[in-house]
Parts: sequence; C-alpha cells; structure tokens
Amino acid sequence: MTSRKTERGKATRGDGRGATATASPKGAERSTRRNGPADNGATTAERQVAPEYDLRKSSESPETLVEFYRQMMLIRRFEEKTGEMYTRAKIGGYCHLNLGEEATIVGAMSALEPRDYIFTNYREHGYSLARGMDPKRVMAELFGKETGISRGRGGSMHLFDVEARFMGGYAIVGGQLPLATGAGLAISYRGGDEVVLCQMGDGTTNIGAFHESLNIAQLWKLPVIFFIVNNQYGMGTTVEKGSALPELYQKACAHNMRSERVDGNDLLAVREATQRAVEVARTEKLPTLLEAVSYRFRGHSVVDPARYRPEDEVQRWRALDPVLAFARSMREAGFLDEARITEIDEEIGQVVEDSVRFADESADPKPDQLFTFDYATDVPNVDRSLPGDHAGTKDKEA
Ligand SMILES: Cc1ncc(C[n+]2csc(CCOP(=O)(O)OP(=O)(O)O)c2C)c(N)n1
Ligand SMILES: [Mg+2]
Repeated sequence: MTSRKTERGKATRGDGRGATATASPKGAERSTRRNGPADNGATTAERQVAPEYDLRKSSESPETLVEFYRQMMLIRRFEEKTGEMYTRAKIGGYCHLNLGEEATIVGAMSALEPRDYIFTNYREHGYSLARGMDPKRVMAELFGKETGISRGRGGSMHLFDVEARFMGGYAIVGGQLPLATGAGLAISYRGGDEVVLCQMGDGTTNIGAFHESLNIAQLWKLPVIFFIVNNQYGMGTTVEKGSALPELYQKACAHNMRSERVDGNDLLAVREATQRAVEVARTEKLPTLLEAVSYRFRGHSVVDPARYRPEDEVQRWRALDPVLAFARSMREAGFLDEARITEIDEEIGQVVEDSVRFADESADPKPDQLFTFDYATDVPNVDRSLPGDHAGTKDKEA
C-alpha cells in the first residue's frame, strides 16, 4: 500500500502499510505542520487542523452536502437538548455528548453502506443519528423508556439496533475493539464483503485490547476500520500526557497496518479517508487505523465542568466549530442561503422537540421485566424474577 494524497489535499496523509513501519515521528511532525496554524504552544493534534475548505471543488452534489449539514445540525441540536434534559433529571446515569465532533461523525458514517457494522464507545448518540436511527427512539433510550432503541435497558451508553447493524455503545474503555474484531472475523469466515467500523477515543489507544485487536485484525486480514476520534482528552488527561506516542495513527506501525490521520473538523476529509479505508477493507480484506483530530466542546460527561482545560484552548477550538464552518462554506459556495439555514434549523428543532415529547410520554419498562433480555437464551434453573425473590433457589428448597 503506497501513500496516496487526498484530492483536496486537506487531509494529511498518514502512511501506508510498509511505509508506516519506517515513518519517523520527525517525518510526521513535518507533515502535520504543513496544514496547521502557527503552532505556538499548540499540541501535535492542533497543528493538524486545516479549517478552510471550498465546497465548489467538492465532487459531492449540493443535495448531498445539504444532507450532511442537516445531519450535523441534528446531532448538534439533539446533544444540546440532551444536556438540558440531563440537568432537568429526565436522563439519569452516565451521559457523554458529541458536541464539537459532528463533522467527524457524519464524515465517517456517510462512507458506510447499510450492510456494514458499527461499534462505538459510550459517546455514541451522534453515530446512531447519523446511522438514521429514529431520534425519538434514541431520546427515549436516554430517558430509560420501553420505547427506547434498547427498550430502556441500555441508556445513553448502550444504544443498540440490530436492523441498523449498530452493535452498540460500550462503556468499558476498549471493550468494543475485541467485539468488532470478532465481527470482522465472522465476516471473513463467511466470505462476506461487509465492513466493520470500530469507533474509539484517543485514550483507548493506550489500552491492551487496542493492541491485541489491531494485531489480530492485521494478522488475519479482517475488514475492520479502527476509527480513533482524537478529541484530545481521555476524561481529564491530554493525549500528550497519556500516550508516549501522541501521533496516534502511528501506533499502526507496530502491527504493520495502514493508517491515516485527518482533520476531524473537515467532514469531507473524514469522509474521503473513511471511503479509502472502506475500499481497502471490502476489496483487499485489510484493516486500517484511521485517526480524526477533533475536540469536544464540553466536559467528558455532562457533569464534568472541564476545569482542566485552558480557556484559550477551548476558545481556539470553538472558533473552528465544524458545523458553523460548514454552514459558512455552504453559503460561500451558494448551496445554502440564510433563509434555508434558518428553515433547516427550525425543522431540526421540531424533530428534537418531538423526540423529547415522545420520550416523556412513553412508559417505563415494567419492573417484572427487569431481567428480560439479560441473556440471549434462558438460563436453566434460574427464574427471571426480582431481587429478593430468591431466583434459582427453588430447586434447593424443594
Ligand atoms: C477499562 C476502563 N478503564 C477506565 C474507565 C473510566 N473511563 C471512562 S471514559 C475514560 C476515558 C476514555 O477516553 P477516550 O478513549 O479518549 O474517549 P472519549 O471519552 O474522549 O470519547 C475512562 C478512563 C472505563 N470506563 N473503562
Ligand atoms: Mg478522548
């Protein structure tokens, strides 16, 4: 696999397999500087960012671009509303938002076919929406209602939809990687041409399961895209403080895997890089490590005030807001005007309001069904009953 430049020249090319093994951090440093703003005190990831883009040069149709904008707006408004609903105690448990990561999400998800599989971490609301899952059922899941996409048993971190081949949100850091690798093995075993997209955070690349999964995927030639959303923090820890190698895409070197790093604020760059990875997975049956450099606008979870982040850093990244940048580019290209932008905003606002109303009016799961869906098949000798009912003790008492 040789190194290919993107047509638009925005996404910084990582390195292909083979080239990866010899790529030095120094070489990568040069390539990351090429697109970046002045790097006074900037992190490695920050030097990667290339915020401007000309949509007239895009090979995508204006209709497709409008649809991408609409999807980003849906994620933006849905997540803002989710934060609000959490503070109103409509949503309980852990809850992590995708605000700031919209371009990364829509860029990657738009490169997949309906037959492909998706595994994510717990920061996954946006992925489910971009997959076309019903916002009402997603919001109902966050509310813990029976009408939720996981019938209220999963909550924010465990959205799951077999029909959409959305194989879950996982709360254990790195937990999704071995499962996604297993799905890749199943595809390979059956001779299918589906692809698995396995999303994860930057912090996840320091977990053992990351390296085990990459090694097996490359060794056994599995069609898995390991997709790192580098939002630059694992909870409160920066990439630089948590990873000996902050150019995360270079971790593919150890496994002889092709890899690439893109600007996660640039929807089309993410889309094109994912398309390349999909092509390699589908036709050559090989995995890719793809890193999108992004930023989360708020804390790690909705209850985190994120005081560990310097204010000027937050402001720098907020100025690169991917949704606003895309809207600006759409206006400049003549694909959207102010009136249409307002209209879309209102339409999306209504969709989000409807999702809240639906969730609010839906019923809670029935207490006597608390253990329904715990196991795929019945467990012998264990009654499905509530705690205190001495499940499974009947035989002994008899
Ligand atoms: C095995 C494990 N260790 C620790 C945690 C606690 N924890 C939850 S999220 C998180 C940070 C993960 O950061 P990253 O992979 O960058 O994902 P992000 O939250 O930025 O999407 C940690 C340490 C956990 N859930 N699982
Ligand atoms: Mg992170």
